[in-house]
Amino acid sequence: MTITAGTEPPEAPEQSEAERPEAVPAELTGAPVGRRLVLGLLGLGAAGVVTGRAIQDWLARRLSSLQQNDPTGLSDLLPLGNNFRYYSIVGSVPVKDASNYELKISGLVDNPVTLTLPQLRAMMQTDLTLDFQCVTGWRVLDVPWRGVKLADLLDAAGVKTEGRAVRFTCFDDAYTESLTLQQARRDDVIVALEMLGEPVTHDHGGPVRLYVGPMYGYKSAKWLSGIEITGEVKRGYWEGRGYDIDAWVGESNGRNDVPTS
Ligand SMILES: Nc1nc2c(c(=O)[nH]1)N[C@H]1C(S)=C(S)[C@@H](COP(=O)(O)O)O[C@H]1N2
Ligand SMILES: [Mo]
Repeated sequence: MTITAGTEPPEAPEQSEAERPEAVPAELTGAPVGRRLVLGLLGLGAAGVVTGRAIQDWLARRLSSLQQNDPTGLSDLLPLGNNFRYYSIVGSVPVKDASNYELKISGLVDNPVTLTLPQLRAMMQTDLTLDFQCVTGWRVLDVPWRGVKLADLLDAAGVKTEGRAVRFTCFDDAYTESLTLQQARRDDVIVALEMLGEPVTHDHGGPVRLYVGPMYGYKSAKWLSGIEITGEVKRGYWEGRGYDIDAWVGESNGRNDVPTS
């Protein structure tokens, strides 16, 4: 793996020979954090072999310290080969597919519902070709997106009159996002089943991620598992850490990017 981002790999953990764990946990050696990168992060080189609890604890500490320097995290180190960068606030995310994926719609709705991937695929699909812009400055132009309009899902569940906002949760069990109901009903906000002309890959948040066309990338929650209608906007993960709740490209977070739509 070539590291193309401008970030220096972090230095090795400060650990004595005796404390140094013995092998890399299996989930850390698979995608997206490749074995060589993990070893590189550990400063051990390809010959080094390490694993165990201590490594996980160290990586967790390392990730949170990286996130303080660069709010969107470690993943700046990991190009995905299509100009997107891989972002995750956790080290590993379960892999889900048509056999076990579920999207739960709950909260202030008349008909709480849990949808499977085949059910989502059977709904009317909307195609968009729009840019993806991360608030840290990178942008991918003219990305093809395909999926179910969030508005259609909200209508299917029947939002109660006291519903004002939508809260999104993810099966990484960590990330959250939010939109006002009005934002959520826009035509360029979809629950995406495809991006870049193929089913959303695991690294991009598959099998199902949110895509919020007019807003910075942090709104586009990956590994989407829950859509909850709430009475007020609740801050998402990064919004609790300083990002604007309204993430309009070019009009928020002090940036002057050209809006994409
Ligand atoms: N669950 C989850 N969704 C997430 C993130 C994350 O860390 N976890 N990062 C966000 C940010 S800041 C960006 S820019 C995009 C990155 O999408 P990509 O990893 O497909 O490039 O995902 C967004 N959605
Ligand atoms: Mo981002």
